[in-house]
Amino acid sequence: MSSAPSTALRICPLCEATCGLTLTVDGGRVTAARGDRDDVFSRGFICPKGAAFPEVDADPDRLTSPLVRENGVLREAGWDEAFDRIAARMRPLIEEHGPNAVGVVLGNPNVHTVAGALYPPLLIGALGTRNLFTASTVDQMPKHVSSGLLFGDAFAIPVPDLDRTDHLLMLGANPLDSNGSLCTAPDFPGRLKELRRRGGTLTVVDPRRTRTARLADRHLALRPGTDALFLAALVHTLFAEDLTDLGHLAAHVEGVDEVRRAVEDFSPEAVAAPCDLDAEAIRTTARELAAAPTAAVYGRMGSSTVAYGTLGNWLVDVLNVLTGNLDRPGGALFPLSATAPAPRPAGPGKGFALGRWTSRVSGHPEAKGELPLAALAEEIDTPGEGRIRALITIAANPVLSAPDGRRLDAALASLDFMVAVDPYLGETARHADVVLPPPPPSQSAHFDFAFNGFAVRNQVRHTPPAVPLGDGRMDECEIHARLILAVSGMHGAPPEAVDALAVDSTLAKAVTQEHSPVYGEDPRAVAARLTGATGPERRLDLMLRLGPYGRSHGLTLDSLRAAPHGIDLGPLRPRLPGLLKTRSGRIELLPAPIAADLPRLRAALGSVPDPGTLQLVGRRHLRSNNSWLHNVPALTGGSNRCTLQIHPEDAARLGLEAGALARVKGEGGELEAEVEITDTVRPGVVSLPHGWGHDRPGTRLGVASRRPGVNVNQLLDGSRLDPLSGTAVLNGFPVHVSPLL
Ligand SMILES: Nc1nc2c(c(=O)[nH]1)N[C@H]1C(S)=C(S)[C@@H](COP(=O)(O)OP(=O)(O)OC[C@H]3O[C@@H](n4cnc5c(=O)[nH]c(N)nc54)[C@H](O)[C@@H]3O)O[C@H]1N2
Ligand SMILES: Nc1nc2c(c(=O)[nH]1)N[C@H]1C(S)=C(S)[C@@H](COP(=O)(O)OP(=O)(O)OC[C@H]3O[C@@H](n4cnc5c(=O)[nH]c(N)nc54)[C@H](O)[C@@H]3O)O[C@H]1N2
Ligand code: SF4
Ligand SMILES: [Mo]
Repeated sequence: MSSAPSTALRICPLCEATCGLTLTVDGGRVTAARGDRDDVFSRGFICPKGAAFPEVDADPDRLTSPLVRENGVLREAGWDEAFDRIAARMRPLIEEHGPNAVGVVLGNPNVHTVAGALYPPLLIGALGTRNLFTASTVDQMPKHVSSGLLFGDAFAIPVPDLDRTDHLLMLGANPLDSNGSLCTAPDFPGRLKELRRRGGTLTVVDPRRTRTARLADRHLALRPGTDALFLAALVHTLFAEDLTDLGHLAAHVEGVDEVRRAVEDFSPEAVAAPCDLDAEAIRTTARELAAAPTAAVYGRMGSSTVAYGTLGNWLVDVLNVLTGNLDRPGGALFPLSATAPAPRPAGPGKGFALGRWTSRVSGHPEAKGELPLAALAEEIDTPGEGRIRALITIAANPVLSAPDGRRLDAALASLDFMVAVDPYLGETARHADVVLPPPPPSQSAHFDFAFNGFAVRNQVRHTPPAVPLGDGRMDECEIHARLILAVSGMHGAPPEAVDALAVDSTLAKAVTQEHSPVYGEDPRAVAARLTGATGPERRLDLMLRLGPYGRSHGLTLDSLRAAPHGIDLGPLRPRLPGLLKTRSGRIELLPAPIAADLPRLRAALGSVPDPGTLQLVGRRHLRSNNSWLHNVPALTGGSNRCTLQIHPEDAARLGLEAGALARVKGEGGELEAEVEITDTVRPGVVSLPHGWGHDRPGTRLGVASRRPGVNVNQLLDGSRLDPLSGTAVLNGFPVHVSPLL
């Protein structure tokens, strides 16, 4: 007997835009996906990845049960056996070698799952390890560090007020292909077009003429890696031409004169040669920014994963401050997510500390409790006291996403024990002794703990599982909870115990805080009010009740569920000074670590790249997502995407022909890639996408391994980092390119 098809709502987990999908469910399977027109935020928008949700969900290569290694070979196992194995191996290892012997790697999809938001902090706490590595240090860590120093809170990240701004200066971002990042905006392309339609101005700074750049009023194709110089020259010009106007911010900012002095050397003429931009174009950009009624400066990947990443990210917000655009409508505002702690009264905070400990081998300072992902391999393969002997990877594929995958590959193979929480047996998970596969996304509830905090509109949505958990499946929240119990000596305790502990510790603190909605209450009485059938649901309910809309909107899990298409919480609103947690209680415009890094930028004024090299930059494709969507035929058809793009002049000079193979040599290795000649990359620059290189043995990626592509990160040896944030330089590094004879 078969039932009629039904529909279910599911927030898309495939990029940061968080679109609401309407899924068609037939016979327990998702058969179609379209945009949910009633979604309060995405209003029906969908992209080709969202439309391929059914194929992503039903990929036959997804693992259906845990895998356990026996005599060197992975075989299917039951959940109890898998967790027994973890407890049996991890506990003695920690007892003998201490907590730092276990490393943890958290990858990108953790920001797209409920489990990834709620459990990793508890896992790190339970292990007590300092060896934490995440995708942030191949991505946005410079922004966290800059925000930590400026505002005292690494998560206080202003987002451009896309729907109201008059002027957007965007650096190193290509939302027409990426759908946006640290700026959650379903239909980002439509919002940019709307900005132009209402008479606003869009300037795009990118060494490639991207689809986004083609939409802009002005495209500045600067030399890769020089954004910080360009931005410093904008700040210089604002001061030189008396164009600064802090407006409402004046009372909340210190260090303005110090910044003026710090950028004295960075005149447009001084940066013109290294940036390869016209000094007058730089001046015009500064003047237009200052003259716009409202404006926002926004920088992402291409200005983050570069040698001066933290300085560049700092300068982005220095510009937002000096033009009075920070924290005002139409400028760059701080979202207020429904699960953020309730705002506290203004006043001095604890500030942001960097480098509280350092990595064992190279002495890299920690940032936000993390060490550079680029240093993971050396922390495993360098002998000595404190070496990482066991590793837990959750939703991470650093063999492809981090520098020097070959070295990391060998390092992972040498571990005493490894656990991977991953739905695929991919390039990284194939090294694990135990693989714990989460169910496909249709079987999981969804809530955007991370992205609501970076969204261009305050709103909140929750979608329950579209399809019941399959036979033999375990919800990813339960996988994480059992993993925590297994490594912390509580193996066998019920997984709800982990959530109950989290609720208790949150409440114990909340009832003592005067600004909390539960101040002075009995924690047990509050806990008894929580609804939700599972531990993670009760934790979400608690966060909503304690959050900024708990009291004002009566927001709870039940009230949220009563609004299946979400609840709109209005446009972004000013949040200063309450948001500031610096020691001064003000915006500290020239923090000491930044000042100490500026001489490095000053030294770059005199340098241009060696003419014998080309600078490599990355790119993203709308139908891809980092390293893990290449196994879905619906998203991988068509021509080869893993091509080396090169400008016609460079191709002619080097004797490269379209469609032929080129040899690309970097500091960490070499590879061969198909040549694509295009003037969308500027001269002196080549572009190769990341996330490819699916030709390693021992994976179970039938489709991806037939068209493997090459791993661009093999060109890096892991030594190029932004020193303040430990972020790898993935854009703007030197390579030698030659024809493959
Ligand atoms: N050269 C270069 N390198 C880059 C970049 C670049 O632009 N250029 N970009 C960098 C950036 S921004 C990032 S974020 C990183 C990303 O790099 P990673 O953090 O390593 O993330 P992915 O490559 O997306 O791999 C994600 C893994 O999670 C698994 N997965 C998918 N869904 C789930 C799920 O629901 N639960 C669990 N537990 N696992 C899941 C996938 O199978 C895959 O193994 O790459 C970085 N590397
Ligand atoms: N389709 C798709 N969408 C994705 C992803 C994906 O892999 N595929 N990944 C997701 C993730 S994890 C992230 S973090 C976001 C990233 O999303 P975005 O931040 O938009 O990043 P990219 O799309 O990599 O675009 C970066 C741009 O920077 C340019 N660039 C390179 N070097 C420089 C430089 O030195 N200066 C300047 N100004 N520009 C430079 C590149 O040419 C490129 O166009 O995308 C997310 N969305
Ligand atoms: S834009 Fe992002 S969130 Fe929206 S449908 Fe596409 S992949 Fe999903
Ligand atoms: Mo990312």
